[in-house]
Amino acid sequence: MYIILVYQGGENMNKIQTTCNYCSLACNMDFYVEDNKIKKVIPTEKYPVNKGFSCIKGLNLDKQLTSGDFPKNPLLKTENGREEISWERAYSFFSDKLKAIVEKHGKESVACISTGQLALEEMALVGHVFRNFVGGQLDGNTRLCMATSVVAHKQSFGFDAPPYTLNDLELSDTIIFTGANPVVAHPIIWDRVRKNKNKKVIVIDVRCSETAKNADYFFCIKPKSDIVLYYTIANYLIENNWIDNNYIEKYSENFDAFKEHVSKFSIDDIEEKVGITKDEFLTLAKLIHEGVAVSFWWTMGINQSYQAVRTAQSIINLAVMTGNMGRPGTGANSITGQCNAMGSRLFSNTTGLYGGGEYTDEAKRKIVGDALGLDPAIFPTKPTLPYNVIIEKIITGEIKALWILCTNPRHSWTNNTQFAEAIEKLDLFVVQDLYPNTDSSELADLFLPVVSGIEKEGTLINTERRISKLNPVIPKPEGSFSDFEVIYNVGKALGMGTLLDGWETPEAVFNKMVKVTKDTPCDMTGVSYKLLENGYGVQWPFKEGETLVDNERRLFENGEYYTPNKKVKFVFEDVAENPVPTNETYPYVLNTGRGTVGQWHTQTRTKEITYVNDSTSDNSYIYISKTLGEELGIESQDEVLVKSINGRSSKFLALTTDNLPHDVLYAPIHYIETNNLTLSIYDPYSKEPSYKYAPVSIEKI
Ligand SMILES: Nc1nc2c(c(=O)[nH]1)N[C@H]1C(S)=C(S)[C@@H](COP(=O)(O)OP(=O)(O)OC[C@H]3O[C@@H](n4cnc5c(=O)[nH]c(N)nc54)[C@H](O)[C@@H]3O)O[C@H]1N2
Ligand SMILES: Nc1nc2c(c(=O)[nH]1)N[C@H]1C(S)=C(S)[C@@H](COP(=O)(O)OP(=O)(O)OC[C@H]3O[C@@H](n4cnc5c(=O)[nH]c(N)nc54)[C@H](O)[C@@H]3O)O[C@H]1N2
Ligand code: SF4
Ligand SMILES: [Mo]
Repeated sequence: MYIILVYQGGENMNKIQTTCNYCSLACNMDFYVEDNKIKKVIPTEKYPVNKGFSCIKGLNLDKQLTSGDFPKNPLLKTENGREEISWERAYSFFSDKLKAIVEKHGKESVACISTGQLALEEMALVGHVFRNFVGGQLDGNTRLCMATSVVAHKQSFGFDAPPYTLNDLELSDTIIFTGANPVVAHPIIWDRVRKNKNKKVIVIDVRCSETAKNADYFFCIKPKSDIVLYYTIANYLIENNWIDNNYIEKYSENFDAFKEHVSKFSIDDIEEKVGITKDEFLTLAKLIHEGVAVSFWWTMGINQSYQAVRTAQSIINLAVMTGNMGRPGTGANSITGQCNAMGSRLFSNTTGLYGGGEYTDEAKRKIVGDALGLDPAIFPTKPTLPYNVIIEKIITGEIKALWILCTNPRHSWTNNTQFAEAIEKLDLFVVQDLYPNTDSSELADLFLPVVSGIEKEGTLINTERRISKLNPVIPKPEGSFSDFEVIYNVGKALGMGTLLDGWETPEAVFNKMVKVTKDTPCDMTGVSYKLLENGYGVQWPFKEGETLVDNERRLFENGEYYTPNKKVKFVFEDVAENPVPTNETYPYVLNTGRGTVGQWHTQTRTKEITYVNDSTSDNSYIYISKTLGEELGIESQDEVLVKSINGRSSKFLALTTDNLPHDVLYAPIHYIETNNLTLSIYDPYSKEPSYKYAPVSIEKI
């Protein structure tokens, strides 16, 4: 629900279209501005993503205009607390210290963690400064979020390519959400689902989420049993010949081995291993079989696990074997989280070359070098150390400096107290954020303040591969800087000299990045700032010389994938044993995720939205089933102590609910107490944390 106050503006009223930089929909919003003051905000009516609708966060982007309330200058930690210093001093402090550390301990002793919430140009530039020039480690918070899908896509499709267009939600007759709660996390996705009058919605989750409540079918499974469920469905469909043999034969490889693998998964085990009845299983299998256009959507319930990549691929395998790929309303569709996670995956220069190639591919190094006017020798020769290893190496003392941009790991990192312990060991910790008072900013030796998304320029790539433009709605205050400018100036202070030639503006960097995509799956050579301005956004691929006929495009329509033989690969593995299961002392599973539509991650920005702040709890809270509450004598609003198998404990207010199974607790991620309890367990391939499963106990205080 939202209310728009219609304001009759004066003659000087300007309409500026820009992109919401919260979630991965990247909705467009029209800002009406007069005398540099925002008068009203209306979701862009013609924009193909949100079509005139938005959530409360997009309508309140202007609430992050905090520049007036906080110091515009950097803050340096001194013996007497934090001191405001000039930008010149900040840049020389930062560069001197970083260079000294590199000199003494080597390039690999410095690290940077970026995000999926900066503009593509900013990510590319930080990659140029920190990976190409400094030679340090650089990972992103996308590791906490999309790394699983990236690896799954690469191994199965041959490239990190989410295949769908959002319109598929309106064209699908059978929409299956696994480990995704779009009613809360992607309200525009849910809006698109509601516009589809001809659909059945199926939710597979470990609790009755807001989306499950609104679905036609809900299957409540045991935590992390998705892979067993999907392998068993595959086997059942094969046994009944409810598969698309033609599609499998023409467009896929490795099916026979997959068939052999899943033959071990019997419907007789479904109740014990997955927690649904045989009847429920048969209903689900039949729905998949009978659907003409079945689409499979997943998010963090799948990506965050100790066996996440193979679970995501168990979904991909099912879509492929039933021929639900490349046609309208189908697909194995991973939903992205942050506004520019897709941009960070392709252009951050962290796990591969700009535009999605391998660092070891000599031909690709030359192409990227030529496009950027750089000697390829400057590019890293191997992917960065992943986030978890960066933290581990800080703890062991091997990494001495850390620069983080646009992320708040003291709160969001798994087993987050370990992050605080790691920071203690650093010689240099630099935080670049809107706010000096986030849980991470407060620990910084040097804090670099920047302006918010509506005061800067760049591009974002959303969940359906749509590139859109971020435009400054109002000018930034005198003496304040954007991320792009700060990163550029850090590069300059470090002595990059001519290596920064041609990297001066976001548009120049965008044009460079577009060039490196030539003839790749994500070819964007036909995209320019001019094309994006006041437009509809453009989905990649879009090549130079092409004319945009359809602005809703899906991949793999011709059955050709990006693997060397153009076939999609069935990838699978034995089901892994849970490395840290529940036991007698820690008998319950702590599940974590989004709380409400209005709350964004660590709440730094959404706390500023009055409606959100007034309607959500200041205290951390945890949901517990009514039956378990009765057993343990816990009632709603009781204070409880939750102890984790990781050795730490947090206090919460308990809220009892009918929406949880007896043994599962649910805590929103928006409170720092939650990640105090999560584990340092990761998927072996993607290194994404297993955030949604921690054995815990709970008691009334
Ligand atoms: N309001 C709001 N919106 C957001 C965000 C936000 O912070 N606030 N964050 C954005 C970001 S970055 C992301 S990544 C997305 C996340 O979007 P979602 O992934 O949809 O959100 P989550 O709440 O993390 O998790 C989704 C569901 O996974 C379920 N789940 C947990 N374990 C399992 C399991 O083993 N199997 C199955 N099948 N389900 C399981 C949880 O119960 C939960 O209902 O949201 C984006 N949108
Ligand atoms: N237990 C548990 N933990 C989780 C998850 C979970 O499901 N369960 N989900 C994980 C996922 S999917 C994600 S994506 C992460 C998110 O984790 P974070 O990225 O740490 O969360 P945010 O609150 O989005 O942090 C963004 C920071 O950037 C700042 N900021 C905003 N705009 C700008 C800008 O333009 N420039 C700069 N420099 N700073 C800016 C904000 O003030 C904020 O401090 O959390 C992860 N943590
Ligand atoms: S749905 Fe996502 S992109 Fe759209 S307005 Fe809300 S937060 Fe912004
Ligand atoms: Mo995310």
